[in-house]
Amino acid sequence: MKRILLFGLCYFCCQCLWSSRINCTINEMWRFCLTEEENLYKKSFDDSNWEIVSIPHTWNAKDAADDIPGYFRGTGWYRRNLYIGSEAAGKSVIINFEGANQVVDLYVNGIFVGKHVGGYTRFNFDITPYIKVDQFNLLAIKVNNAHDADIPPLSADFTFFGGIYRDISLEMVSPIRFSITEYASSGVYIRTPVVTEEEVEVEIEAKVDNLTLKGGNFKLEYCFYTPNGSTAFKYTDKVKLPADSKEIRVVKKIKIENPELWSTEAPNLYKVRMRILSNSDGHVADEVVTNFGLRWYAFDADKGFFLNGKHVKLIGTNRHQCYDGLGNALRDEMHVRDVMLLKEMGGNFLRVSHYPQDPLVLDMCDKLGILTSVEIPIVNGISESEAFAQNSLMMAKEMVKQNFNHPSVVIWAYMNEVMLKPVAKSDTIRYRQYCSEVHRQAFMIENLIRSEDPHRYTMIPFHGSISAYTDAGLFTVPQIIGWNLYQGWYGGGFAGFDKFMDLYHERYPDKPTIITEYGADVDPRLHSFQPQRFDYTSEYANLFHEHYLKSIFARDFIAGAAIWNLNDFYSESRVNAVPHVNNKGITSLKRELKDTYLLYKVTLCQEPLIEIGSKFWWNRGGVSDVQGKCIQPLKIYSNLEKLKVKVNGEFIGEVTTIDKVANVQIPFSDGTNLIEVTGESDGQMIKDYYECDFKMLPRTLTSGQDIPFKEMNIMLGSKRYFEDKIANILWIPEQAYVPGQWGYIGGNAFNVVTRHGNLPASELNILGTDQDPIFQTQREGISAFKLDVPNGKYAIYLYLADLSPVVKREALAYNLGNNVLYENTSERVFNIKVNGSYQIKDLNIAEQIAGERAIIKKLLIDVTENNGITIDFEKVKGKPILNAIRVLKYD
Ligand code: GCB
Ligand code: CA
Repeated sequence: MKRILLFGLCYFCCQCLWSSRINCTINEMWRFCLTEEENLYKKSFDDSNWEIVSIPHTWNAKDAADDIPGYFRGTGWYRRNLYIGSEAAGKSVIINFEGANQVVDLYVNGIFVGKHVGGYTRFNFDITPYIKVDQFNLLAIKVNNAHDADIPPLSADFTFFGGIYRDISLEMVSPIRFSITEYASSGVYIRTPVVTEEEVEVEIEAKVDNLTLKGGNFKLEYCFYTPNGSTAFKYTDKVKLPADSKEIRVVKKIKIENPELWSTEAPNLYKVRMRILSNSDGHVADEVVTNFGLRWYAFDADKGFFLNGKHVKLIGTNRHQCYDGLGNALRDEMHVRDVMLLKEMGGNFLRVSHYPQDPLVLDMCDKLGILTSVEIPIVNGISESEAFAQNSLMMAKEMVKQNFNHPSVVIWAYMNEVMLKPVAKSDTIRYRQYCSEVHRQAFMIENLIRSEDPHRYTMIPFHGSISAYTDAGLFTVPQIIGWNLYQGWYGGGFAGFDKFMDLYHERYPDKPTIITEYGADVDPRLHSFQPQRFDYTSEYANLFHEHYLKSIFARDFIAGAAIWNLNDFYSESRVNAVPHVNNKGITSLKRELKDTYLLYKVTLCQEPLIEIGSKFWWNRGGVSDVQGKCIQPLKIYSNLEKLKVKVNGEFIGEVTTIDKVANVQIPFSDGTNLIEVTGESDGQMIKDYYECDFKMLPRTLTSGQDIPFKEMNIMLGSKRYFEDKIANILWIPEQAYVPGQWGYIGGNAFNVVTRHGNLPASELNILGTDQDPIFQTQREGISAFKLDVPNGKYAIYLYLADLSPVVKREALAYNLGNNVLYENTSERVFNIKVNGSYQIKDLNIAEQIAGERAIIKKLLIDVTENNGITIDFEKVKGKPILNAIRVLKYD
């Protein structure tokens, strides 16, 4: 009995040193408080009235999306009394953070453990000396997301959501182990210096710790598994691990013959299981399993990208890590879904912008065969401080070490558009200093990355100015130049893109290049049959992407392109059709597909596809013609050549696609319409449907029409349609008054003047509404609005917002000179009369309500004398305005 017990005890002790890792999230039950108070790490502090939150968590999900400018940037505390059980006995206990924005101070049981700077890379702390096993241990974490001139990013077109927004876990590991705390990497670095079809050289570098007080001889076992899971080969080496030693370097070189290469079509993943074994009895101290892929690749300045010797055009997207209502605090599944969306679209490239993301993103890219570029978050500019440089270098090191083994990663990038906001452009000496500091810091990062990982490429993404980056001497630093180009969006026309890239290639014929960004904003509620730059309609973005896609494919020297962006994303200071959001996603914040996604899908996917455009436009509408129909254009995307179109069961014709696009004219009827498009591919019938509720408006409002007047919603000064998906109504563009019909009399469409030309809609955040586009256009100086409606009871809703407020605002860098130049605005006072009688007198919006705020005035009117509705706008001072009008007939 005694002997058995003794054996049991002994075995139990061995178990601690000799057993596999435990890694478990500790996301739940954190007490949380936003407070600038210090010393909240103390055990005696009572946090019981703090809110309880779960991680992933951000404190800015609401305030970065509300109407109050700015969002909280300061300190938040997280506290948890965590029970650490006997499973930790004899082991090292590591706390892992997948990401927290942006400075973390960790305290355990009232004692300071360490600090981490940087909001986007992983980090961990060995808390073994601070904890007690079989007891509750107090973890207190101070997180700060305040602006810090020494920490990138300084400014950027995305929201810097604060908090512990990615998983947090405890890992228990033997003190004899693969190094776990070397920049929070896995301690295993796999290189493939030589890869051919026949043979691959694999070099595995491991870092090993022995934190016990006893040194000794150990075995290092390598067990390789081929992509189908079968064990291929096993090696065992001897290693000597002195007592209390860290990060001892061990290297193993092997050859793999007839490799199953990793590619976009066949993302074959090998595995290596590595173990540290006791030399005497073979007990396993630690074990890690690492995936890796075998591939070779090259960027050519003329011919583009080659993977395993085959030309591959890299086409894909960028991605931001946020989601509707959640900020950046996403569940794992949501990161996975985003990568799947890219794959389903046929994309083979992801620029992980502008910062390293959740570890699952690259895991998925490895698995799905998506090539990636990963970058550190230096955006728009640098600080000329050594601390800034050192933090950047630290981030670069973390990025490379943490993501070293992903076969999907082919590029390390840094310094996005770093010359966008240079200091003192007008002061030549200061400007030169800045340029040379940018160059110095770039050079340091470049050198660090190349020495850490000589086998991958480096890249700096530039904005569209060759001269700015020449000034900073950056063309010679990275191996690839990324171009973020927006010709036809921020200014100029689409052809400007072609011209720019051809000029670049002529000037730098030896420098490989990728279009790291291009895109146009879309608020999917907006449509237009006369699309314009900055109108936020699907139709304009469709034209933009159709052009860019063609130009990119036509130029082999463009190795690849990444759409800006996979998804709409939060950018607090932005004011467009959807304030606080950048709408350049080809999917929405909720990942609803936009038309542009479908265009790429039919272009990139091999299987035969038909995708009808504007598929998500349910509340459609327009004015009836004499036949009682309304003819409107419809786009069809397809990789088939011939398509047959049926409308409500009736065949209307065959169309041919050009560059994957067919334009058809559809005669819509009142009510539900079903469009059916069919095509044939190798005897297989391919189909797509589009269903919408067409709200037919009568041609003449007065008499004899077959469609009675029910309601009408008109946006003044606008060529756009706006779909209110909540109330299921449609807003249509204005027209000048036509007798028997409706329309405005007098005035001009409000013009938004910028250095790059006029914009069709205001760039103001209209307060008190989420239907900003209805208010963002107007007619200024309007004298009347008339509708020749039949007799009856009507509600008239007048939509007003002053788009020329007197307050001037700061220029936003991302607008690239597109900031609105407000003219001297004058006081505006006017009267509103309906059918001759005053309804509102001396309306002075600025004084009585305030500019930029949504005003809806509902008036009830009886039309009895067959004289329709006439709304007069009478000037008292300045120009009267009307933004939109809704007229509803009650009976
Ligand atoms: C850029 C930036 C990106 C912005 C984008 C835009 O060039 O790199 O961060 O979000 O333009 O939409 O303006
Ligand atoms: Ca806010």
